[in-house]
Amino acid sequence: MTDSGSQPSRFYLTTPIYYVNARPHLGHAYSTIVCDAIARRKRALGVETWFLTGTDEHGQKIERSAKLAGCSPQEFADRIAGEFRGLWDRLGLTYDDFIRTTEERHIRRVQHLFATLRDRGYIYKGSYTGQYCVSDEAYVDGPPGTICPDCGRATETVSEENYFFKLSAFERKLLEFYEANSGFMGPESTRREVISFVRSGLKDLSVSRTTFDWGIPVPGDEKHVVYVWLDALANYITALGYGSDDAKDQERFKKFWPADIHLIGKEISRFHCVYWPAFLMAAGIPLPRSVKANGWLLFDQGKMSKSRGNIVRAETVHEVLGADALRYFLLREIPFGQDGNFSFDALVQRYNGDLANGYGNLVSRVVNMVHKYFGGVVPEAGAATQAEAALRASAENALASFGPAFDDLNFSEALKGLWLLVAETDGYLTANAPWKKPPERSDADHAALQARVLATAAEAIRLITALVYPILPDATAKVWRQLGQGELADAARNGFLKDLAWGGLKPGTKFGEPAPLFPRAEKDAVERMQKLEEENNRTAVEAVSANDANEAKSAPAATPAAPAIKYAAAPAPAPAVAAKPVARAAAKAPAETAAPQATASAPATAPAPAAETPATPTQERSHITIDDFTKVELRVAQILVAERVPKADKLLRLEVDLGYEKRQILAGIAQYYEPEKLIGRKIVIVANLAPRKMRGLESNGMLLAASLEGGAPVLAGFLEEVPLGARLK
Ligand code: ME8
Repeated sequence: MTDSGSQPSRFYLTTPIYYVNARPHLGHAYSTIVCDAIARRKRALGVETWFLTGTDEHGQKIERSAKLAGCSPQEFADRIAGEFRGLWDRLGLTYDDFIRTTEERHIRRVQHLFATLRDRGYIYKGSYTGQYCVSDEAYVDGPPGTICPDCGRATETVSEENYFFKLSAFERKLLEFYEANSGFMGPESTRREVISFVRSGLKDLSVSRTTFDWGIPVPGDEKHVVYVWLDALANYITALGYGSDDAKDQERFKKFWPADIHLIGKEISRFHCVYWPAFLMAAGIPLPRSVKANGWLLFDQGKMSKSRGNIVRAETVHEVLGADALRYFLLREIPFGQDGNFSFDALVQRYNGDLANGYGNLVSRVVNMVHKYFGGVVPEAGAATQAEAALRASAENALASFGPAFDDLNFSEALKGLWLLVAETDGYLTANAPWKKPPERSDADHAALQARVLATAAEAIRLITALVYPILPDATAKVWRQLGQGELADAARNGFLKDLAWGGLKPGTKFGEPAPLFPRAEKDAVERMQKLEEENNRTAVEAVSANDANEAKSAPAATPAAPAIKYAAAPAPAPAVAAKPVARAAAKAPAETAAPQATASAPATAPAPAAETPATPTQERSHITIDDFTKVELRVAQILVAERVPKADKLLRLEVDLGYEKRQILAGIAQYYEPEKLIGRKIVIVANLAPRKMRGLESNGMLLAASLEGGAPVLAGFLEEVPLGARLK
């Protein structure tokens, strides 16, 4: 009985290429770690494997992020791409190639693909007026003001000359393809969504942009840049060598294309299961064998993402518990394809339960006893009793079921099954207690029992170690040495999993020195990780503040459409209502109540009856100069998303659109405003406040409201139509 099943002779798998608008977090690490585990297993089965990852560096979103950071898009992309690659290296991920879409090789080959699509009659020139979501880099159907159905942000109206791809011509072909290839998309929920999207009708797709230039020039018409999703999806073939004249590139492309798995997050299935196959069909290139979507890693009850401000970095877990702990947790805890919660507590619990007390402890017991009783040399097991036969049968069972479950991406099930064998081996040891000699047992019988039990348990450990190698590469390499098997990396390179079977641990094998694998995590592990995240968030906030300074510098360029509102000839009299900023807590206020001490006048707020709210007597106020006032950047913003913050009765999380950018603000108005009723409402915010964290979320600004004694705050607003981003002066 071996583990290998039927395997292809070569295998190509890819991660999404990640946007360089923000640093990597655990969500990105999750998809990349899954691919790394698959790639390691395939190689260890003797399959020639190519594992591609990389970064997606063009498009309007990156251009804007760079502008905000005060540097060129290329400098910005270089920095963040370096962070992704550096992190993957620190985590020991074994990608074969890391493609950046700003590389010359990619640019030339995308141009080749575009020209091919045009030459084959699938691209024509037209013009597009409609909605565009910059965050998703996606066209959205609907009138101006439509909210992006995927991310919930406001779309922008674009009107420009474009090249169009005849996507509509592929509706039927795609449906036929899905029908004939039932394993193409997974999980089932993704498959259903994609099919229903295609059935609802496909419109031609704009595949170039003309209103900005951070992209790949369309060959022969360079005022256009290639739509960033066509550019990005093409990485899966350009990295292999599609469109290259070089013989080696061509050979690699021929060898590895079509891809066996495009592993992606579920939110980008439409791009991978509809647009990408259609582009390939149009270009006459074979289609990938499968697209598999992982679910979302959730943290603080929401999808872990930079824009929500609820991220955890892989570096933190790596530093405290090691990369293997993170890999094991992600693959064991979250059934692949489903959303799963991440928490430090659950991570430490799994680590202690399964790794420190489970596998780690088992290895240490057996290796130490082989050293103690047999001088570190594997004894002859002798004749097996029923107990050994039972353990062997379980091990062979695990060997037969682990591979198919893993290859179906059921990592959690595969590990669960294997850990039953860990527990059984542990139980077998305890039941036979080779460390305890009952008085009635002769020395010779006891030595025979010790030999039998330790050799059998060590063999079970060898199989467990080999199987779990793709998930715990660092720990298993240590165990392999302790079992006297040499370097696991060499064994993996030589396809050792292919011939894995019971009975490989030969008597006479000299064990290596015992060494700790997973030291038990103490209570402070959770605190240490939380602290590392807090420290990182603080530095990030400082970095954002620095960005704000840059933003101020580049404001004229970034906000061309943000006219200032001027008062009529004479300044309006001081309004009777003191508008009080309610979003950002002043230093002393508890974070949740977010009731700042400072007040600011709100000239644009409709005055409330004077009787209700007496104005502060002028003589009690200290005056500020006009220069002081102009330091406060008050701007018009529109609420796009409003939702309650879990476990914070008073806080609402808002995403607001300033016209030139979107941001998150926390406001202490949850007791007075229903979140749903706020969506679409125009408000006034203090746009240049330093960012601040509340309940783990970052607030980037403060909204203005009239503060009524003993009553509900009233949000500042306008009677006339005002453009987003307009400055109040
Ligand atoms: O979408 N849970 O890039 P991106 C699970 N550039 N996976 C997550 C995650 C989470 N909370 N957050 C991110 C793009 N991911 C495009 C892709 S491909 C041709 C272009 C993972 O930086 C997941 O794989 O937004 C998701 O699809 C990907 O990161 C999105 O990365």
